[in-house]
Amino acid sequence: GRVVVATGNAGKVKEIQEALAPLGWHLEGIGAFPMPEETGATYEENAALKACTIAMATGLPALADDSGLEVEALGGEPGVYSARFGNRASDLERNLYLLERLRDKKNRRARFVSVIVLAYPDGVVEEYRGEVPGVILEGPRGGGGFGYDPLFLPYGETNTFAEMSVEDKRAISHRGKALEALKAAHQQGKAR
Ligand code: ITT
Repeated sequence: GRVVVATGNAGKVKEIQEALAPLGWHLEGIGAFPMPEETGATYEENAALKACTIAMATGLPALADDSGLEVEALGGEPGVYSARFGNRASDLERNLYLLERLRDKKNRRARFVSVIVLAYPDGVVEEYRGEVPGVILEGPRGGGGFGYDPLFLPYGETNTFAEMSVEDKRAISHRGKALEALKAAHQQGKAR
């Protein structure tokens, strides 16, 4: 059936559409519907806020992702504030700001977290979570992906997320894992 992908982030749309293609759903964009302000303190709250708002506005099931980068040496920052880290306006500026914040830090460990919520117009919600550990490099590598991808080397890999194809990123990423759980639940009939 029809499902609205409740995000303004084109990189997420691409990853979600590719991962869920096997379900055969008609995944639509939000069109002119405005995304709500993210007032939650957790990924779960923000993902539910986005999915429920768009499900209510459109009368269709809506799927949202709330995600972030948690850097150990920064006490878990930027976390749920990853999209506005340091009040920087673009991916490039946020990447430069992250490098600056980590300049004298030996511990480069970090992880990405994604929470996917599928909300139905009657108020039922499903929630899925995925995480991937890695390190923050000293400089960017690769031109693919979005956000912090050029700086993130997943644990045990030789390529950053920005050096991988969408498929290769999906196989190991936080969002790929959360979407895989959603896909499996629906393929096995464990969700509606
Ligand atoms: P929507 O709320 O409209 O979905 P957004 O970009 O504002 O889009 P979030 O509030 O969830 O999304 O912010 C997540 C931020 O975390 C995102 O903007 C990136 O900076 C970063 N991020 C999340 N997943 C990422 C990934 O797979 N690769 C690189 N950066 C990622």
